[in-house]
Amino acid sequence: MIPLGGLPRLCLQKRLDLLSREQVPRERRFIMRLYVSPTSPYARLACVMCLEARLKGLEIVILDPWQNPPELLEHNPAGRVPALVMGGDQPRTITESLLIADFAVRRAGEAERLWFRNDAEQQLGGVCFGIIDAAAAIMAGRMVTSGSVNETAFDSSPVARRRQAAIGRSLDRLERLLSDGSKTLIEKPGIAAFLPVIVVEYLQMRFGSTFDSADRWHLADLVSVLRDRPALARTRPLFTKFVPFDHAGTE
Ligand SMILES: N[C@@H](CCC(=O)N[C@@H](CS)C(=O)NCC(=O)O)C(=O)O
Repeated sequence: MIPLGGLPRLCLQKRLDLLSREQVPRERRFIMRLYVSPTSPYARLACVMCLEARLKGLEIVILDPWQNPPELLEHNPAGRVPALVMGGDQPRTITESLLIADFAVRRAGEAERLWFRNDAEQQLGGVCFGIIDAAAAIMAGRMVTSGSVNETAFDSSPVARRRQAAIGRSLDRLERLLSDGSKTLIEKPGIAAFLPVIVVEYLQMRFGSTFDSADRWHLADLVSVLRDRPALARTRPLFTKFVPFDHAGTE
């Protein structure tokens, strides 16, 4: 490395300019940064809701929380995604997918269009979260047992079997709930419509066709109509690079 003192004056000024720009903490130079991972259904929900709400100045950072990236730990002591960080003099971080989703729709004045509209939609949302939590618990069990989410030895344990049964029953419940009202969800999609898509695509990514059923055609229909919506299509697992669309998700 060339010592600063050894540089000609002009060059030194340029170097100092560069240094002072580098010294401005990275956190001060962004408006909003959402930390996600390529596979997390929680992070995907937060991401989809921020994109649907078209949060201004949203930057999406894709990382692996299991690697303990210092940037993530600094903002979220839990070391998990999603985490939404607001830049500025006093950076603030919101964690937990539902809280981020709530923040996004309220900040954008889009709660009426995007948030749960009634008890039935909330019930549906709860069933979806139950499935996501059960699937995530199986992934955590695989990590503990084998050190990898792709090693399936844990899946034959009593705890995993219990979670698998819960997923199967919950998918059937989801189908029943959708048979009562999937038309409105498809016509006016908000969080209650996005969640089943996130659920189905996460299960397919992690468990292949294990939880597929030809009988759940309301669910299949909802997924096939909504899955190519930009906010869902651009965040489909494994998404390792985000491509902005119509000014959504641009820095
Ligand atoms: N309740 C949280 C769950 C978040 C969560 O479990 N994220 C996982 C990814 S699916 C994670 O970051 N795991 C890393 C770890 O647990 O260390 C939410 O709704 O956001």
